[in-house]
Amino acid sequence: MALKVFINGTLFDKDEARVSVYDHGLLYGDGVFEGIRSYGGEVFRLDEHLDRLWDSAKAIWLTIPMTKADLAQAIRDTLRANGIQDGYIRVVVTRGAGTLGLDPNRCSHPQVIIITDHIALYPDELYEKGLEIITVSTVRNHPAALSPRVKSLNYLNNILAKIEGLQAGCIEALMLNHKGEVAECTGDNIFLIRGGRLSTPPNEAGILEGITRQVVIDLAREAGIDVREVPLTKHDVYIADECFLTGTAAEVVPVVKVDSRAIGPGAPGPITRDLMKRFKAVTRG
Ligand code: PXG
Repeated sequence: MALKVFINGTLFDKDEARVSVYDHGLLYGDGVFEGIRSYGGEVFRLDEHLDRLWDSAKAIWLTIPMTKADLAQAIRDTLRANGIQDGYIRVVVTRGAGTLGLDPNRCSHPQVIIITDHIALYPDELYEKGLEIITVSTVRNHPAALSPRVKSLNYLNNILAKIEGLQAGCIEALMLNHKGEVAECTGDNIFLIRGGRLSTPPNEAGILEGITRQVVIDLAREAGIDVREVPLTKHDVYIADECFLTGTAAEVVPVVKVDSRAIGPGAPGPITRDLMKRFKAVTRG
């Protein structure tokens, strides 16, 4: 049975699910999205994802033509229609079909799309041995231009960074902000541990306010770990005892090498392992 895709209230077979080539989501990257996971049929942190989607939409003057409650129900219905338990949910809201010109007022109505599918997991080995990443030259979007807090369909900044990383043989890449501070990776937030303390860049560093990031901050505090949201430099990364990334797709993944420098002893550290275990308990309890 073909996967069903939700578009504006109707479920279409995957191959029949279409939007117009005049959609400003395609023509200009004019729209917003969320990447969400479900575990055992339950949507993980759905309210937080819906709040962020609505905040992103508000920032770009896009009115989502549904209530949060209706979208939540539509997500659950789409998951159920596809019989997906552990999966990946992509919610996309585009500006809709318009004319060949930037003016969003000439677009008819936004397209609300829900894709539910199975998630391609990173290999287990990555979680055991840890990841190697590099700092790339692509600077994270200046917050005064397009705020990194908006999860927009315009992901070229991150894609360029991803390409730089891939060309260096790394599946994730670290981006600095316009001030040269550590911001985040292309689809993941970054955490450092030094002297038993956890630190991660604050919102003001120009990052997406990751939902996994917040889950991990809460888990660490519950575990009695001191957590600080502070500006960080590359130097802080190089001298860290431990480093890990968080994101909906990656969950919590250890980093053992940055710019060819081993982090700590070059193997996932004890606090990272403990937080990975706690995260697993929350998601797969
Ligand atoms: N930073 C950036 C730039 C992201 O895009 C994160 C951090 C982590 O945020 P969450 O809320 O997921 O903890 C992201 C998340 C995809 C996809 O399909 C992208 C993300 C998440 C899920 C899927 O490209 N980005």
